[in-house]
Amino acid sequence: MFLPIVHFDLDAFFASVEQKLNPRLRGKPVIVCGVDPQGQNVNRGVVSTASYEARSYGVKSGMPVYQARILCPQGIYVGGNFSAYQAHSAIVLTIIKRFAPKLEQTGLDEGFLDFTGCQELYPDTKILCEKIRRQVQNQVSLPVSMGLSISRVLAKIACNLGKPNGLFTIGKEDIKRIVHPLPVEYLPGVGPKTQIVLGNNGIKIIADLVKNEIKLTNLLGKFGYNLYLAACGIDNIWFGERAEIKSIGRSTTLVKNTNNASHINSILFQLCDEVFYELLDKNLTAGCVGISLRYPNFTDKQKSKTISDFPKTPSELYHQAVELFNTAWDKKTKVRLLGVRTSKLKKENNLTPRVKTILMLKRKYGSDILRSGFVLDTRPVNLKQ
Ligand code: TTP
Ligand code: MG
Repeated sequence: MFLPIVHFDLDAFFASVEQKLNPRLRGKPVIVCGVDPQGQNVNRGVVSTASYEARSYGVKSGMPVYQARILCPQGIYVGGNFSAYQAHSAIVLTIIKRFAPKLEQTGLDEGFLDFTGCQELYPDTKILCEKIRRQVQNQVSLPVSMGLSISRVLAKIACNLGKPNGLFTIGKEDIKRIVHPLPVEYLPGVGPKTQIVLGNNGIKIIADLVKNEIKLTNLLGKFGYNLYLAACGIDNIWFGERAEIKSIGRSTTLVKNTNNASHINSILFQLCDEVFYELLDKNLTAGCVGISLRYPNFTDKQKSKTISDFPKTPSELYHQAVELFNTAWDKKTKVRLLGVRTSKLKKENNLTPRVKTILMLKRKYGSDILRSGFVLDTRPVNLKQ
């Protein structure tokens, strides 16, 4: 069967990596708390993801940890290890890239493959995807689900229908039978609020969306029209090629609020180091640097400035960030959160050999493989909730 568009998405990604790294966690309800998909710290109480064993108790991403503990008291609660997730993501992507002429990564653990025009080479994309899934399983020991179809929106729905650890196809002839009877929340873009609005207007399943183009547009404007397109299996604005990245940043909620300047500086350095190498990884430099801080009473301060020459090293970026930070911070109140952000991004190809080597090592072994001696071990990578 040749279906040109594939969506892949690793199952319970953070939890699967934890189970892979620690055999004692396999087959158990594992709940990862601590980091989000950008590596930012969410250590104050939210579930990042839950293994499928934990999901059977009703535990979900985004749920407060205290609620998860009520639903699943026997669960194993672990802190996030973002650099391990990044390293596993990079290996999986390398495997998948070998097969696909066109790959668009849409998240740390997911993306689209486009085999349009490759029918001669791959007459059966279903067989090919089974092979890719086996390779990921054999080489990285992580379960990945895939969906195949004729558009991105349908491939994504197919992937979700195949989860966990499955492969699901939706051909043109299957749309009425498989897609139309699904509840509206199976459609990407329909969250709990939209679901209520639609439900109040008698729209419960995808077939209802297909029948109600005008009603949807009147009800929800452009958003409604895009839902209508998605329900028809047509890629709407959300499924176009990815918009260009506008900014790259990192922020972290501190383990403990602090007004210790050298501690703050060390964290700022670490954030700058991560931002610097992410920019390089994407072949970008920035024309603007900014910092943010949050006080314990949740007041936020932000400062940014335009720069003509982008720093050549993480420490140059750090000096810019510290200068901005010192104009924003009152120098006595404790700080709860720190962030560094770069924007006005531009393409850059002039890397020094030293930086290229560091970048290569970070890509291969994860971003924590090399750290400046200036960075204290400040981020709670192994938080026990
Ligand atoms: P998802 O692919 O949405 O979720 P998942 O891989 O855990 O589970 P599945 O795909 O099988 O449904 O997100 C990938 C990772 O991103 C996830 O493992 C943890 C992180 N994440 C969060 O930190 N917070 C969130 O709210 C979500 C949805 C994901
Ligand atoms: Mg996933």
